[in-house]
Amino acid sequence: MKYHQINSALFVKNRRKFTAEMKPNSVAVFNSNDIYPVSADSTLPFAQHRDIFYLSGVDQEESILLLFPDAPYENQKEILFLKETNDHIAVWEGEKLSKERAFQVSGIRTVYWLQDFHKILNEMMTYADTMYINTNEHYRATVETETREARFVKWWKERYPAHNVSKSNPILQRIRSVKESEEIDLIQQACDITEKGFRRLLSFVKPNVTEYEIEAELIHEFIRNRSKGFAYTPIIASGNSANVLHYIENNQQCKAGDLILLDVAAEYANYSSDMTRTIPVSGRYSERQKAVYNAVLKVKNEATKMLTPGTLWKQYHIEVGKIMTSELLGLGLIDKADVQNENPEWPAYKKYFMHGTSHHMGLDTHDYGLLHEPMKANMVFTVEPGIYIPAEGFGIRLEDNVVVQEKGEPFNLMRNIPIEADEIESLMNS
Ligand SMILES: [Mn+2]
Repeated sequence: MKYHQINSALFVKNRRKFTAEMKPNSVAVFNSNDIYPVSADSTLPFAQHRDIFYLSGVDQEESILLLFPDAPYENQKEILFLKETNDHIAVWEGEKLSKERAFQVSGIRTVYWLQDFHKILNEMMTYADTMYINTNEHYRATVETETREARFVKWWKERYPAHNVSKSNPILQRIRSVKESEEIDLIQQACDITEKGFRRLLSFVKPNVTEYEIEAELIHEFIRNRSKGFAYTPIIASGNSANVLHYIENNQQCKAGDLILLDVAAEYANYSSDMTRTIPVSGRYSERQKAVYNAVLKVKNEATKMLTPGTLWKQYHIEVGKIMTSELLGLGLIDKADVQNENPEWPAYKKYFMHGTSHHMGLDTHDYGLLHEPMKANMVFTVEPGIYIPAEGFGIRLEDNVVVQEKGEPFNLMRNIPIEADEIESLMNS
């Protein structure tokens, strides 16, 4: 791992929050992700399942966490199962967690090697009445492969058909959406690394630079600051490519006079940041580009103020739509008749702003959070309005990450990343 070790107190707290929601006499199990094959013997880089990471800090393949708060013996209440390591294995496969290291990372004292899992699970199942299975119910998830977790759940239910089944996912969605201060610090670190990458770009971008050269500058800055890399596939979209919302080719040359939409951010310790900035290739926005830019910035700032405890995500989006509508009227992109005749299911503003304004952020870039429940303090959201105008050859999106506060306006984790058009121009020309 490139990141500094996280204090195990965070994972102790996270487990306590999870087990507090479990029914009496129940067992929950969480699995690592698989290492995914490419072909022959090559593999994708390992990416840990965020749930087992959240509950244990274990960032290693072939790991299992078992939680059984009502277990008859103290040393059975939380158990880690890890891939066996010893000095010989370390020579061949590199260092894996020893039992002692696993305790330091997770705060869990009972650690077994993976080969003991079935035997010990069987013992726990004879004591338990309910099994908590971990399914993926994220509102944006589409999963075509069978994850290690899903494979285990299938086996587990079949092997123990007499047990009650409960879902871990709603508990995780709820507790993961409200961040501990240690987590906010980690997201802040991810944002700070993103800031370094962005500032590096401001002096690098000029006419005829390519989108992939910009990508290379960013990854360089991210990795040298202990990030594993991009938190999500970067979007570096110059000119009209900005109007393709999920443009990830990043293979064009940036032309003088065009804008570049950069939806690029670093991860740190598996925590995401999620930033979008839109900068002028030539270092100056045209008058029209600046007018649209300032409209997007205004919507972002107004929307941010609405992220307060009690706000409902759906209602929030309706209110943002009203602000966007008034900005689009001001820019002459829509007129009063468009608004009067609009379809309430697809209001007029959607022609230029067709995606959501905010999503939860954390261990996943589109993080857990039950969207039908009111917002709470210490939830972390993106705020990312945009205006996309293919007819004028540019699209603008601006995105910051903010923490909902008990009182007052949200705290902006990207407060130090330049966003005012004037500041960006002066940094690009200094
Ligand atoms: Mn986003």
